[in-house]
Amino acid sequence: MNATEQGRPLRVALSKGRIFNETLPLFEAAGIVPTEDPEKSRKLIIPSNVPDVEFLIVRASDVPTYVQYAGADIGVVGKDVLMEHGGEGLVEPIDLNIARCKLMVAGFPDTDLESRSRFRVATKFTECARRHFAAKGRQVTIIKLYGSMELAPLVGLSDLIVDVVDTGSTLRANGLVPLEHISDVSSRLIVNRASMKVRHTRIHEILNQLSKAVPLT
Ligand code: PRT
Ligand code: MG
Repeated sequence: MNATEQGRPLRVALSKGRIFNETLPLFEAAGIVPTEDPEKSRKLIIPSNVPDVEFLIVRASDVPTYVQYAGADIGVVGKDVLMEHGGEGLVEPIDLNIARCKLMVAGFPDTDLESRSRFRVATKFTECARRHFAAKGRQVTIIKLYGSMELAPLVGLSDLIVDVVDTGSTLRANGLVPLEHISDVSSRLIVNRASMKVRHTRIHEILNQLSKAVPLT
């Protein structure tokens, strides 16, 4: 580490749940292990076994914001969340190939996307949805939700949803089907653009080690 890189530990923003579980083995391969389990601890800053790295536990959708404004130097975030947030102030050096899923348009099986002039679409991915339907030349009204999008068509709140789909069992359990593919999704390592320069040596060391541990498809 050179003189400009000394000071506080590098901060890595992670969300609990599937991203945390799948990210742990990658950081472990880089020799970095959290000292507490965030599912059990109430701490939001969790030290690691090495003094120059610590973990911040944040909401999945807040990871890009923390990294953009340098609350964290590094983050791990789904491409879905990243596409919705935009990449300002960030670099995205590694596709970690974990927490894979697909961003899809879904609805009832009898939906005829060509037959109607306007659809109501419920989603938390309002920007992605707006771009997708604009590219298709379809008129839509976007209704912002924060979760359980699958419920919206069942109660007539919307005709369609835009959500991430993994196995498809949540759609099936609610009588819905995928209708259009928007994007393949996996988790990405993101780095604050300024940190990437100022803390270059240590960040590159971590990036190299993480890259070697990325699972093959
Ligand atoms: O908590 P917050 O609302 O901020 O975020 P979050 O709930 O999206 O976080 P989390 O931990 O659930 O997801 C983090 C990231 O994991 C997402 O941003 C995606 O990149 C990725 N990922 C991978 C998924 C899924 N697979 C997935 N299946 N995120 C969510 N799901 C949901 C899906 O929306 C569906 O409702 O899980 C449900 C079950 O999916 P099926 O198709 O397997 O039934
Ligand atoms: Mg959640």
